Amino acid sequence: MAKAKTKSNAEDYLRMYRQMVRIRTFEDNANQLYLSAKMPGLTHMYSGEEAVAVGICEALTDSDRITSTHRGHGHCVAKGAEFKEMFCELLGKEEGYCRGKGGSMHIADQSHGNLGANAIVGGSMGIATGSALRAKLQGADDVTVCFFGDGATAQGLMYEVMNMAALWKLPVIYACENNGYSEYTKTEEIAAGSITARAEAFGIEAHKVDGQDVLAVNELAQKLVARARKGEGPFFIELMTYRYHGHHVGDINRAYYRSKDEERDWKDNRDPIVRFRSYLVQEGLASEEEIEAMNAEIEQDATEAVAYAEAARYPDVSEVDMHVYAD
Ligand SMILES: Cc1ncc(C[n+]2csc(CCOP(=O)(O)OP(=O)(O)O)c2C)c(N)n1
Ligand SMILES: [Mg+2]
Repeated sequence: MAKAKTKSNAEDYLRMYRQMVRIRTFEDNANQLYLSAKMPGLTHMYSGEEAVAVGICEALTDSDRITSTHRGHGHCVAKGAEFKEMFCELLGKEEGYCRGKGGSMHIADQSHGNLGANAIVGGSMGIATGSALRAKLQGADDVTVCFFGDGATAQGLMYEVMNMAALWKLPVIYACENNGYSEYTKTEEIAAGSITARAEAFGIEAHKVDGQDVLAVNELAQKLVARARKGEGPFFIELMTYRYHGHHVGDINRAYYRSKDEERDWKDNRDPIVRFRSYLVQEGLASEEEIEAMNAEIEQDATEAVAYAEAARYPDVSEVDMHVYAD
């Protein structure tokens, strides 16, 4: 496990662990809501990729912004969102972050700088780059992180925005979550050459990092965020990771595109939470009992938030066109 040089106190580490467990717990409960037909539509699970969202978002402040993807719950939690409002959003309830209109795939949390998930693959790249352009024009010092998947590197928009961001030195970090798959196709079958070389072609400094190692991700993110704040951006990071579930919750039978052995190998040997937990215990930053207590508390929070969301009100029908058009 990489050692972070700039964030070395136990409190920060425990918060990172906690945030990763919160994401995993949120996802387990969301999956259960889908399986019991309580949640409308379907959803894409982030389990397995927690160290990416947490390692990066822990390097950001509330005034920094992110854009997210169709697999967006992890980014939302990592950027500071609460369980209650998130479950309400998934269930279409009035108290959801978008008053129930966004659902899983369009959840946004402006209060913590999450500009939103996006069902259009690569669709958030223009939004993130626009957000960074706004910061530069207004002389603000916030940084925008654009999360997207390896599959989104096939979108033409990525090359348009990287060109602009490089020319105008925008404070944006393109964070490519390479989980090895785009729906049911292996990345290596659809992406020629190197992913980081795509950014380097525009003169953008690019890094590749183990996305299962939260400290390695956080250490790199802290350095790049600080430099982007000083006007040294943009930057590009390719984070090597893996999704444990299918492409979406309904993708149960995956044998035709990936093996059970492969899934087991990632879960048994590279799980970001298990790895970080052992590190915390080994370094004497937390005991097994403290970690178990934290896990139980998070589980309890999630159970209560789900019950709250199930009992919460739907928005009134008169709200149907509210927030659709700007005033
Ligand atoms: C513009 C567009 N094309 C196709 C789709 C269908 N689609 C949804 S998710 C997805 C795969 C995205 O893969 P990746 O970017 O690697 O993200 P991951 O699902 O692996 O997190 C595709 C092709 C879409 N939503 N939008
Ligand atoms: Mg992918």
